[in-house]
Formats: sequence, structure tokens, C-alpha cells
Amino acid sequence: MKANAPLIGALILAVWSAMHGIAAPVRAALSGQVQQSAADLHGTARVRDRAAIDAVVWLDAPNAPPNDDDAPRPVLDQRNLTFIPHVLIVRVGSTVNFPNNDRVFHNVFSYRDGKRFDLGTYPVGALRQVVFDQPGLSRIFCNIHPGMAAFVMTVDTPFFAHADGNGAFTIRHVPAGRYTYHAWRPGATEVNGTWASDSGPLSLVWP
Ligand SMILES: [Cu+2]
Repeated sequence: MKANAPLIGALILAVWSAMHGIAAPVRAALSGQVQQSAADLHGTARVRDRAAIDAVVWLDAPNAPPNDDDAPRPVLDQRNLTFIPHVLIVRVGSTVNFPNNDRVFHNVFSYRDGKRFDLGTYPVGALRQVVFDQPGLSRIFCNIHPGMAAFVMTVDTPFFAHADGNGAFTIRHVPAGRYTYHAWRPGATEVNGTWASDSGPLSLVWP
């Protein structure tokens, strides 16, 4: 019996190609045409070997659709002479609620970078609002209590997350593709890189 050498050769090449991802450009070309599935991006943010506290992460997505108008308003609360959360990340155009849920007056303002405003002195139970209409970092203080400080990171994308106490984060419903990511935390410089939806969890480490 005479073996069909060219056929066997073609089969071996096909199996080898599949194993080594030769078809990847073809898959990429196909996924560019079909407006494809979305998945959650899971990741961790660390400073060397410990969890990064108050890290925020976002993906560039200049063509993302706008948010729903009825999406819940982000809140920067005031309780026990503290802003909660210490770091808030919002999409450009978001209205942030600044309720006074404390037992004393506060005067919330931002004068340095990002959105500049001064809400004046307002009493317990009152609510003030600010529209964060430009990307960038805003530093929030209280005129009466020098120890009160918070950050609002405004980003031009719906794909962002705030890491939890273990440094874990999830960015929900990210369409398949390749993205530039950014990560920031208080007192550190921004970390940037590229992440693709087929490359698994995103591991961020500040040196
Ligand atoms: Cu205050």
C-alpha cells in the first residue's frame, strides 16, 4: 500500500497550524466584522506584593455608546468628617451627588486640577451636585476640615472599575477587542498598557 504523503503532510500542517495559532489573524479579521460578544474583565491591582488600596482602572473606548440617562448617580458621601469613597471614578458628563450625611456643616470644593467648583457651606441633610464634564483628576477638600480629602477621576469611557480591599476589580461587559488600559491610585503615577479580551485576567503591579 502506498501512503498518500502529500495528504498526510497537509493534515500535519493543519494540526500544527491550529496548535500554534496561525489562524489568529483570520479570527481577528472575522471578529472585526461581527459586533461581537462582551465579557467581564477581571484583574488585580497590587503594589509590589500587597493589594493596591483605592486603585482605579479604565479602558480607552472612544466610540462607546453613551450611558443610560436613568443610570444611578455616583455619590461622594460625607460622614464622620470623611469623604466616602476616598477615590471615586466616573464617566465624563456624570452628575455626582455630594450629600451631607454628617453631623456638622461642610464646604466642599476643588480648586486645583480637573473640575473646579466650590459648593459653599451647607448643612446636614442637604445635597449638592456637580457635573464632571471634563476628563482628569479632581482633588476634593473641605474648607472647614483640613483632614478631609478625596479624589474624583473622570474618564471618557464607560469601562472602568474601583479595586476592592484585596485589589480585585471587574470591568463589566467589555466588547471583545484590544484596549489601552490605565490605572491610578493616590500618591502614585499612572500605569498604562495594552490588554486584549482573549488574554485573560489583567494583573497590575506598581513597583
Ligand atoms: Cu468638612
